[in-house]
Amino acid sequence: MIKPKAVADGNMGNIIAKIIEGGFNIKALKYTRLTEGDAMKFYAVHKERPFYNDLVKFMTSGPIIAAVLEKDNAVEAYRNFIGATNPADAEEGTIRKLYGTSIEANAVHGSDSDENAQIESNFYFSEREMF
Ligand code: 3AN
Repeated sequence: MIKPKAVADGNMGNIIAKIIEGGFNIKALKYTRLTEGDAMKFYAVHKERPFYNDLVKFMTSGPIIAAVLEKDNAVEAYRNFIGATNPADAEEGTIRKLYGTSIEANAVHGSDSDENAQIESNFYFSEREMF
């Protein structure tokens, strides 16, 4: 996902271009938004964390881009590519370093396992929207 702040800042084109340059194949792509219920469900693993309510509020504050990406070892490759959760700690040249503005508004989300990537893909896309 490209998060609301990065979309609002006009960085979605730059981020998608970088993802393609990074060798990720785009299997599905959508400009959409999360309802409060969607965001609560999506981030349910964090519901006990102090930042959960703010995160839900932030993620519903504007449109997002959802995408399914393909690459060998995609989950790990993409997580390395986007950088650390906190943009301040992310390596130079990573998406979060370039376009993230805070630990919450860190430009993009990435799935943390193949299993969650499958769940999150199905959350946004029907079978005929994935190529
Ligand atoms: P990642 O997205 O790098 O896997 P997670 O799963 O620990 O990081 O966190 C999920 C999302 O919650 C992050 N993308 C970030 O926006 C937000 N988040 C994580 N830690 C904090 C924090 N300490 N304060 C505010 N938001 C946070």
